[in-house]
Amino acid sequence: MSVVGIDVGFQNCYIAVARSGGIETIANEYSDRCTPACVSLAPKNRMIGNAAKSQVISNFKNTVHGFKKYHGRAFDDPFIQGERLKLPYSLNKLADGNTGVKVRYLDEDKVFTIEQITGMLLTKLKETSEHALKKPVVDCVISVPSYFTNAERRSVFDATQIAGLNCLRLINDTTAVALAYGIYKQDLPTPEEKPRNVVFVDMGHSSFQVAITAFNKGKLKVLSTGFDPNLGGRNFDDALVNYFCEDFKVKYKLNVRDNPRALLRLHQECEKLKKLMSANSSDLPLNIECFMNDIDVSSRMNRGQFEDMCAQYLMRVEMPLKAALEQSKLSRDDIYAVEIVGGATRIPAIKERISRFFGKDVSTTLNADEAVARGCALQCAILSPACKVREFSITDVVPFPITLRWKSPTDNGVGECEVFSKNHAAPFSKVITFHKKEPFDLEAFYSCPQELPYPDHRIGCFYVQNVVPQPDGDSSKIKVKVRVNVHGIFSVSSASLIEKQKGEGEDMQIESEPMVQNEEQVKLTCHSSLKCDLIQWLPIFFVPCTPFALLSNHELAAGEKLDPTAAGSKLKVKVKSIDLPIAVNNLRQLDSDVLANFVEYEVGMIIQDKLVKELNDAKNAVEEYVYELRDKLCGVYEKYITEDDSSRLTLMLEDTENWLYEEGEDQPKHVYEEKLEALKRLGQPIHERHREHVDRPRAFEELGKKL
Ligand code: ATP
Ligand code: K
Ligand code: MG
Repeated sequence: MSVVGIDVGFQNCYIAVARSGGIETIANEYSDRCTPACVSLAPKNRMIGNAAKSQVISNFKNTVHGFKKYHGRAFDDPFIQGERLKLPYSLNKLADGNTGVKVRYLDEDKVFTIEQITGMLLTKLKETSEHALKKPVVDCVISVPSYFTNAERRSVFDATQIAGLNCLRLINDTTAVALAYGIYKQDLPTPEEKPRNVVFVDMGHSSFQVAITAFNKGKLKVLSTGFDPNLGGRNFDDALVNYFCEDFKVKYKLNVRDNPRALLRLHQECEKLKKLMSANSSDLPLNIECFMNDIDVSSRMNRGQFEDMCAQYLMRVEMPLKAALEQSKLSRDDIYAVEIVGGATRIPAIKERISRFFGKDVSTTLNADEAVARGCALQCAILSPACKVREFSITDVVPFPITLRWKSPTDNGVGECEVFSKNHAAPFSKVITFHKKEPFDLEAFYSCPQELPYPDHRIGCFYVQNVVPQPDGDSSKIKVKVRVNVHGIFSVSSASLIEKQKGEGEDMQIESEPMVQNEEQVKLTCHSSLKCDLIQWLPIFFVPCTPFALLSNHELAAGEKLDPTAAGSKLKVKVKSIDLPIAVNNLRQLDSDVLANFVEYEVGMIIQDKLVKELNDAKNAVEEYVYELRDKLCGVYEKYITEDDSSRLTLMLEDTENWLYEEGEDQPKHVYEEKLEALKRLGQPIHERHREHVDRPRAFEELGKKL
């Protein structure tokens, strides 16, 4: 079993793994611990990560980056339409209305879904982990922004499956950071003491997230979250790009926006300049040679100017902090520390604003780039039976309240109930009881569309099937389980029909007793706005103080009977429950056959990439041998070959080199292998003669020593 945590960032991805020494972040084949979230498609293969990033300018139409927020979004989504205007590559509307990415791949026009693109990135990250761990990697934990809605989470989850990963949990970025902070702390208050409240702030390339978390020994509880999903490092890059576009228009009469390559280059240079300004408050130069129309451009900027220019973004830092603090019901004095992570928190003005808001210095005890990945790996270690770690429980929150709606024969025809309030503990399950005579629909949606960073508040429709009246014509009692699972995904997970038994009477009430020892009982009262045939709330079991591995065991499987005797009750009640099928609609999750196709297609692309790599390796081997042999012929081999033979061989090597650039440019692998063999047949004997000569005196020396 693998223990791997992956931070899939908008710009940068990091991988942490558990090895015997503990959790460590690992480097890719470029010795880089950061893998760019970038995928480049080409006529013969695809490049992912660092190799793709180097194609951003040269192959801009087919190099996809900044795609994390396409997940779960329709092409017509205003956010997508806004992004589209700025992209060097094309987006397409898919048949189902979702966002697709249009590229040239294998010399064909091809549209990939966002799940496929993220799937490609995850394939690369999986391979990097496998290389580091020297074993197959399947189990992992992956981070998502805390404000991701159901549709976005489902879409990311589908992507993990395309890459052949078994994602044990989609964990919120800031929750992962909280875990990375808390699990090693030896001095946390005991469960009886007042918790230690820590604020975690993460500003990455695309978004700003805050979480206020309460720690006690062995556990963390997220109290509240806050976010600005569209405030991140890239806004600051954009501000610089805008400024220099104007500047160059005036100074050099250049229309940078008309030239995608120049614009991309300017972006890269502005990002570098932005980072320099974090460390340096003096005037800094921006020089780009041969920028456009053979013109070299140059300009200057300093931190003060930059901050003025970005005032509109800096202003937005406070809001999410304030929202999180208010919801946590804590005062500033209750805050023990403010820990910041994410690349963009290195901007001094951002740090200042955060510090000013909380009235204390910010702490940077965590690695700003790697904390999310490390938290993911720690969560994976906790979930994995292969790994022994300190017990640590995590209680997260439901970021947006969720309501269920159904048709009701009474109450104006609709019944409605908020099943999860804002900041409700998650993961969490609840059972709702309905009295019904026929199948019914449950429509789930986010209760407050105005606070949702997503244009559609519908979550999906769940159709509870096979509902029949009781033999006496009465309504049947239908128990429906709703939950927000470990991934933060809401669903109506199961339904069952409870058959009346003789002498049962009101005994179903027994289920309002705690059902599993050691679990928090949650009393649910009917909401005043609650209309209709929702007769009875049942408490549900949740294990706030044990790791999730336990939680999943304790959660009742669909259709499993609730046995009151297990709760220590004296009452024996005969209950017969019949599982009911649930049909789902509009969940915005890939259909299983579509997903299966994507999995297969990804495997095909992996094989294709491998073939191309082997082919390139075979070709490179010929080229390398040519250079090596030629060097040695006029060097160490000189004495072991006649002049005639040497010049004949040199000529042959020259021919081979020319061939590699001409008809040998594009040959099947075996042709290169045969070429290499042929050359080696000539080179090997010289090599042998040379080695013998070198070895012989050495052998004598050895012999001499022995004698
Ligand atoms: P997200 O969390 O939004 O998905 P991400 O995780 O990919 O994005 P990070 O890697 O945390 O983002 O941060 C990248 C951002 O941080 C970029 O905008 C980058 O320019 C910025 N950044 C990195 N170092 C510095 C620095 N020294 N000064 C200013 N900005 C920096
Ligand atoms: K990151
Ligand atoms: Mg991030």
